[in-house]
Order: sequence, then structure tokens, then C-alpha cells
Amino acid sequence: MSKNKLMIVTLILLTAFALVLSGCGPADEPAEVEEPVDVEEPTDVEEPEKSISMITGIDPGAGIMAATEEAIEVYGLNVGLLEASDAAMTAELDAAIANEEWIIVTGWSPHWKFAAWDLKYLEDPEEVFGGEEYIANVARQGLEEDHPAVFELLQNFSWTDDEIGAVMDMNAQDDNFEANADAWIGENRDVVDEWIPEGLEGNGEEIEILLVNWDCALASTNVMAAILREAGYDVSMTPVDAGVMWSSIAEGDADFMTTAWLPGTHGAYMEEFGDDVVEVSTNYEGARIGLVVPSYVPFNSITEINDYAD
Ligand code: PBE
Repeated sequence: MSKNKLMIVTLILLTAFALVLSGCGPADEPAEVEEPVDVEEPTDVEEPEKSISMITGIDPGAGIMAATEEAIEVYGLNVGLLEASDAAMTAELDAAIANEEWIIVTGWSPHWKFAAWDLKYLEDPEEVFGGEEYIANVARQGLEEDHPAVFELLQNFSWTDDEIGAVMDMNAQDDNFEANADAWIGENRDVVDEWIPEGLEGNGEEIEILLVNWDCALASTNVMAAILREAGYDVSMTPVDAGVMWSSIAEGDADFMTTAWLPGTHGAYMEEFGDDVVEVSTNYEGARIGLVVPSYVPFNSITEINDYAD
């Protein structure tokens, strides 16, 4: 080998050795640059949204919360239950749907969310959430004797899905519930006149209605309150916890509620307080509770939740 050739070979070997040492051989480059891009995108952008760890609930006194806890037991679900409120639950639903995220909420009908979004009830093969329910008007003992016309108004008060739906839609657009009740009454005078008995004259007498801030209760309570106010009663509406609503009426501290869900959802309350209250009549038939998801969520049954839980 000539001296020149030897130098060239030595140079080539040294360069190759230096490249290996510095770790910047051409084979390494694409791996270092591309890998993080490929790996980070799916984890950051998709995964957190497309799994379930919590069911978004409402106020702890609601019957549907007890039913959901039972469902978690019965189906052995690997998810928790968040306490919130009807309004907070629909806000969460709105935000999740805007991003096509997966979400499970405690849901019920009648409720305006079914008109606002494409939703589905999850199948409940163990029937933890029960079947069809009715919504009752429940009064304190003695209301009939003290205010017979108010009692009769309650006996007559019953409405359809379209009627309560119209009030709930107005309330979902604008939370001026009293004004919405007045407006609905103005547009449905014939329906309302059927409910109003002879002699509904308040002359300033006080009537206290209790409710929980559920959209269906806000609709029915505000409509009853507006009718009574128009007839000259001094009406108060007090939002409370579901347990307080039942116990206060049982103790005679308030006059009535229009949001007793029977026989299932408020079955435990009825068992506890039933002897001390008066179930006056039914204001709505065909109510239902369950777990509700946006229809794009890829599961249809409560039994599938664990497959999608993280
Ligand atoms: N709800 C609406 C109530 C009754 C009315 C279904 C949220 C509950 O679960 O007690």
C-alpha cells in the first residue's frame, strides 16, 4: 500500500469512527426527529377524551344518584360518580359534545337536553333504574281543609310532554322562569282554564311551594306559582334539597310540591314520609331515569362501560 493510500484509508476509518462516537450517523437522524411527533399526538389529543372515569351526576339528594350508586355496585363499574346539579350536568354535557368527548350523565325525561342534543339511554338489563314513572303533586296534610281551591287546582293539574317541553325549552333559552311561566300561560289559556277551579281566590293568603332545582320541577312549580299569584295568593317558591322537600311537607312546614317521582325514583322518600303527606294527583305520565350518553359514544349498555373505562 502506498503512503497516500494508507493515509486515505486511515482518514476514512477515523471519520467513520468519529461519526459512530458522535452518534450522528445518517441512520439515527430520522429516528430522533420523527419519533416524538408520532408518539405524542395520539396520547395528548385523543386518549384523555375517549375514555370514561366518572359519571357526571347531580345533587346528592336526587333519587337518580342513589340509583346510580346502586348501578355501580350491581354492574361492578370501575367509574366514580360526581356530585353536581342539573345545571352543572347540562353544562358538562354541552362542553363534552362540543369536543365530541365521551361522557356519561345521570339523565331523565322529561328534560330539554333530549331536544337540544342527540342522546341515548344506556341499556340497563338489571333494571336498576326501573321502568316508567309518573310525576305526582304531593301536599301537606290539611291543605285540602285550609285551601280547598288550591287543592283542587293541584288535582286538576296534569300536562303533556309537549306542554312541559315548551316551558322547559323557554327556560333553557332564558332563565327568567317566572316570566316564561307567565308567557306560556298567556299562550295556553285554554289548557290552564281547565285546571282552574271555581273559587280560586287568594286574597293575599300565603302558599309555600317547595322544589329542587331540576328543570322539570322549575317548569311545573313556576307555572303553578304563576296561576296562584294571578288568583291573588302570596306565593313563595323555595328551592331545597330533595330530602328537605319531602320532610318539610311531611311536617306541614310547606304546602306542596309538584315533583314527586314515583313509584321508583322517590320510592325511598315515599316509604319514609308517605304516611304524613297527601299524594294528590299525577301531573305527568311516562317519566324515566337512567344513564345517558351522546349518541356518538360507541357503547349502548351499562354492561359495556368497563370496556371503555380508564
Ligand atoms: N330527577 C328529576 C329527580 C326527580 C326529578 C330525576 C333528577 C331525582 O332523581 O330525584
